[in-house]
Amino acid sequence: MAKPTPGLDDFESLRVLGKGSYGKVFLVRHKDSGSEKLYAMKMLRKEHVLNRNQVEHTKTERNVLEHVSHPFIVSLHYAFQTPKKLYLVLDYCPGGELFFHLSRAGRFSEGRTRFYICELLLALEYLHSLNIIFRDLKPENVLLDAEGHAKLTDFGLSKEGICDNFSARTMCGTPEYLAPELLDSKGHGRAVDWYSLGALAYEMLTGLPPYYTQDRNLLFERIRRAALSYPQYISPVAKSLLQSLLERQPEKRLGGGPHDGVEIRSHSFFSSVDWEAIYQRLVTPPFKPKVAGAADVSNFEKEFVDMPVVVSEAGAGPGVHFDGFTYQGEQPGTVMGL
Ligand code: ISQ
Repeated sequence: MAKPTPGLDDFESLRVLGKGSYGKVFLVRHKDSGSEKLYAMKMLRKEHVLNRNQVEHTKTERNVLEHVSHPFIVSLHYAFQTPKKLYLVLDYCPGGELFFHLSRAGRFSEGRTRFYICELLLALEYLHSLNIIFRDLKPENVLLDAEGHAKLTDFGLSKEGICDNFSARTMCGTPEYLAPELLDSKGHGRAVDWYSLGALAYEMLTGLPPYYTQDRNLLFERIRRAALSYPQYISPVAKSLLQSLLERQPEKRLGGGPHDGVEIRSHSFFSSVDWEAIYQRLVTPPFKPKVAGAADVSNFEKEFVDMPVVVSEAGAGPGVHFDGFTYQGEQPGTVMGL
């Protein structure tokens, strides 16, 4: 029996979770799933995608999302389009952005940092095993599910826009987490993700990303050349991990060898870790987000959740069709192989 094509009418939009020039993210309810399932629906403006010459890139990202299935990566459930918009219907992570919790807490303990880094390391290793380099790891791209486990999101469909060219002049967003070899548009490999993981770990432990300054040019200069300072409270083993992940030469970086993430897993910072238990989600998260009910949005920025919920087709738009974008994920009772 042919599956009906998913469409905007199948979803009731409840709240706004995020907004950028790309479009918006809504909390939605799937109308006729008996289970009242909630999802995050990402709406992308076709005009925005076309203006940035990101049509192929967007389709690739949508394909990546269709094929990945991992405990610490947000899953795609549906994708569809209207004349002016593209829609991706993803897992809803009611815990919000890790960034939201980090800014509240100031910094995280080494134990809490280790927990998130372990889950993200497994997610990145999995992507690398599929020949996918994530390239855009930053606290805004890490969400927490209801229990407090990490979920990676935004495969290039990020707030700052979609940027294939990471050179210093053309990149979008801030370069805090970008490996030095990306800044210089040299060839790069999967070790860029291990640098970003190190930058993220540094920010979790100290409250600020490495080399932090508001001056963009100075930041570039520091990422390329400056000595990095480590606060006194960082333990020697954590400092050793950060230093080896933030190594400038990708071939010398921890994880930069042929065994990828396996090399990182054997660092003594992780000596107490049962990696199989992490993968199976058997390790209790160190922090459980406060989630009052299924549709609670209190872990998202007030500036977004207070916005009126309008899913509009108004305004200028190209009205072109993106071939191959529509997707309906696994249905109950359907067995799907890779
Ligand atoms: C899932 N849950 C909450 C917010 C989100 C934002 C972007 C992508 C997925 C999301």
